Amino acid sequence: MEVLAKPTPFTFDPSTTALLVIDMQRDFLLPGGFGESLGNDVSQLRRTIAPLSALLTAWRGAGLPVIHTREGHLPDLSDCPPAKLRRGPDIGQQGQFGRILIRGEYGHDIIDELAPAPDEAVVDKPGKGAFYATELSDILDKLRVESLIVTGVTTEVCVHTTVREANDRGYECLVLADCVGSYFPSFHQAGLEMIAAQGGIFGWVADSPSVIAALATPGEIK
Ligand code: TIU
Repeated sequence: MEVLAKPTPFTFDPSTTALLVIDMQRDFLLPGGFGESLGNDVSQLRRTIAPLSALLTAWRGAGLPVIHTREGHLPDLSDCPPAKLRRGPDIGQQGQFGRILIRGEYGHDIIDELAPAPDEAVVDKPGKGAFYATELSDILDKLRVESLIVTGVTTEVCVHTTVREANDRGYECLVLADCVGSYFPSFHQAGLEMIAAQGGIFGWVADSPSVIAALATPGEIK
């Protein structure tokens, strides 16, 4: 299967490809939530919801695996490095949607529009990257995944860290520009350019309609 992408067309075998949906959590995306309370413009993230929802429908329709991630910590914060807490003192504090970035709280969970299906893995991660201190590598090994379609928030933080981790582990990553977002448009733009620069130093960049079109091409999925 081939998708028009930068810097070159991205080819992938659907039987060894997973869709990764990073940190589409209420704490980051809901108006009135943690992200907005830090002075951020959540609409920059919320524009990813509709394209991501359409992509999920097509991806699930093709019977392909979806893996969701959530950034957050245990209620006692024992998995939150003091250095992270020092620069993010709101973590664990009571917010409008429960304790901020704490597992089990309403705000920590994924937004209703993109709720995981019962058979889809949800990986809880204490850091920005989805591989650090998680079971993601094991899940991908069991599925025999070689390529990742990467979506979610934020482009230059958790998406970038995860793509860099995945790249170093040998995965081919396609990042979908309309399905990733940042509170800072200039960081989003630069983040995407960094991925595809230098011949695709960390991966490829495309748009979700190209992936949906490829999935809809008769005979492409065996
Ligand atoms: N998921 C993710 O990117 N976590 C962040 O903290 N991102 C920010 O941009 N702050």
